[in-house]
Formats: sequence, C-alpha cells, structure tokens
Amino acid sequence: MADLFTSSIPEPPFALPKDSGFEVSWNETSNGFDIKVPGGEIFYAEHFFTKAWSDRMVAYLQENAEEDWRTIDWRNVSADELERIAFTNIRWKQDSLKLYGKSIPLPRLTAWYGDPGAAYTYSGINSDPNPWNDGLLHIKRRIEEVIESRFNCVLLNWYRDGRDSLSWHADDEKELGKDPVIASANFGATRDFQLRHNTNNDHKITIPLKHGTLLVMSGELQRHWKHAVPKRTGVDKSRFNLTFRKIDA
Ligand SMILES: O=C(O)CCC(=O)C(=O)O
Repeated sequence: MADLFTSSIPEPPFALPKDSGFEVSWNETSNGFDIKVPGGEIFYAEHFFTKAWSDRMVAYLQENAEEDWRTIDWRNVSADELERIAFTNIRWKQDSLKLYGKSIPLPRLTAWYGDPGAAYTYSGINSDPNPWNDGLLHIKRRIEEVIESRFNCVLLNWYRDGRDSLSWHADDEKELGKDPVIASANFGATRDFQLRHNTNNDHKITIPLKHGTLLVMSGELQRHWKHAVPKRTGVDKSRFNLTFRKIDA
C-alpha cells in the first residue's frame, strides 16, 4: 500500500544538485513543483497551458498580413523586411546592441507590452510598452490565478531556431524592484533554460522549457543566480518565451 502512494509522487523532469538547500515539493493546487534552491525559489509546471491553447498561441504570435507563418523561413527575413511585416497581434522587432561603436543584432526577436508607463531598459535598450492585447492578457490572468503576484508588463522573446539564444544575466534591473517575481510562459520548441549560482560552481540546473510550460522565479533568486538560454544545434523550430514582470512605476 505504501508503495502505491510513494510511486505516485511526481518528480520534476530534470536533475537538481544533491546538496542541502534544494527541496522539491509537489503543489497539488497549481499542478507544479515548488522548488527551493539556496537563495531563491522556482515554480515549475510542465504542462500549465493545454496543448490546444499553446498551439493557438504559436499561431497568435506569428500571424501576419503578408506571409504564411507555417511555411516561411523566419531565419532569412532581414530586420528591414521584418519591420515591413504587419503582424496581426505582436509588433516584433530586431533590436541591436551598441558594442565598441558597432551595432550587433540580438540573437532573437523581441517585443514589449504592458501598462502605459511601464517602460523598461534592457541591455541599454529602452522600450516603451505596446498596449496589452487579448491573447497576452489571457495568459497574464491565467498565471495570476495560481500565483499571488500581479504583473504590469511582459517581455516577449522569439528564438527562431537553435541559433538564437540569450546570454547569462539576472533580471535585476532597478525598475523591477527588490526580489522580483518573474513568470515565464513557453510555447513552441523545447529549449534548455540554465541556472547557475553566482558563487557556488556546483550549483547548476538545466530546466527544459516546453510547449505550455510555466516557470516562476522568485525570492532572492535574481540576487544569487544567473540564467541563460544557450544555442542548441538541431533545434529548427521557433520557441516563444513570455516573461511577465512588475515594473515599479
Ligand atoms: O527565454 C527564456 O526562457 C528566458 C528569458 C529571459 O531570461 C529574459 O527575457 O530575461
């Protein structure tokens, strides 16, 4: 009888360091794992959004007046061409960083939505928010139903294939306030989300973020850990990541 109960306790589909300070519990109410790590907290719900809803989101994020999103090779669309595409729901842009006087395109496309005034400066790029639309508001509300936090903006990242990536960083910009809660909704191709502790080299976690996964970072995580989405050869499909945040306006 005991076996019956023990074997039904779910385990996360990724490994955690075997050290003290790491603790996993299944959250029956929100259907995900509450994970304590040294200096922070993570919530992971592998199938938070249904497949039907996630499929709809993949279309919603790409629909546009000119191109068939099912067949177009987005990798070969230039920044100028992208600008001319009238996306139905999301105003995607190709941002660039200024480095040693050179303009370097980010290895992904981005968009910024939120309440009026929720402007954000990220890697030196200042973004005024586009106004919310129904699809983004629906996702925001779904997340707010299961976690206590409220959000007033969202950064969207579009990784067109495995060549797109995001380098090591913490979401610790001052407009996010102290110990921000960041909720990440994921649609499309699965990509690895890596976390590493700032001072303990043995504390590394690789979390697969799948079609419909919700990941929430909270507590002091942004103070003590960095995260990244590395390149992955072999991934040839798009992945969309929406990180909901609260800007102290
Ligand atoms: O794509 C992801 O999963 C991470 C996104 C992220 O870290 C960010 O936008 O700051």
